[in-house]
Amino acid sequence: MNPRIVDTRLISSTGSIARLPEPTLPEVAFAGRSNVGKSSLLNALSGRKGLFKVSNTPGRTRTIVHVEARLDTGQKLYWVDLPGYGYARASHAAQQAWAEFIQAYLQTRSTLRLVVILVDCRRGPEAEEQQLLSFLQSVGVPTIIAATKVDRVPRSKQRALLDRLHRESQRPIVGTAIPGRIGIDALLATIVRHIKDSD
Ligand SMILES: Nc1nc2c(ncn2[C@@H]2O[C@H](COP(=O)(O)OP(=O)(O)OP(=O)(O)O)[C@@H](O)[C@H]2O)c(=O)[nH]1
Ligand SMILES: [Mg+2]
Repeated sequence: MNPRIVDTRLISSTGSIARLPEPTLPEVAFAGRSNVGKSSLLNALSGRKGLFKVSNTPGRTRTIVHVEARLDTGQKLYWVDLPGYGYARASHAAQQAWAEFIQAYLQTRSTLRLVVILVDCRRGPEAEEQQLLSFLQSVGVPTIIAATKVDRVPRSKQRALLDRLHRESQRPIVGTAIPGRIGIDALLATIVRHIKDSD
């Protein structure tokens, strides 16, 4: 049976490492450039439409958002929505500050078990994603890749695209789309399996 999220609760939204919630539950963080679909994917995984704010305006999520999610098995975890990077219209100083904030979180969070790196399937991993992958490898945090917005690619081309992304990133990869809920159950199952195995 596929795992299912049966309950969610917004815990905190903060721009300060000092104000993060106590590290009491296993955590899965979602990272990726602004507008790639992090908040949308978290809503789909949670089965709740407005839990995380989705916007057409890039750079919408500027804080680290923690949501407690409970699975049908009773297991609880934290979903963590990270601020998106690479927002072209933000100043260099603002981009630098965000990068430092996210890095401090990724490096110090003792309960962080997995980072899902989102990559727009049409763009593939670029310099920022490669940097993030090697940074997380150096601090010993496991990663998987969600290739988002596969609904924007003809079905006949999807398999080849995902294979290429896998070759380029050398990480497990799941293709996802909000319309049609493509890959959502598969991604949730992969995440839950990972958390169980790393217990
Ligand atoms: N076609 C399509 N559009 C999507 C998909 N997922 C998200 N979008 C759209 O992409 C835009 C950005 O989505 P968000 O979920 O807000 O992206 P985000 O990564 O959280 O963005 P920031 O908070 O700015 O970092 C919105 O207009 C979404 O409706 C998808 O699977 N397919
Ligand atoms: Mg967002």
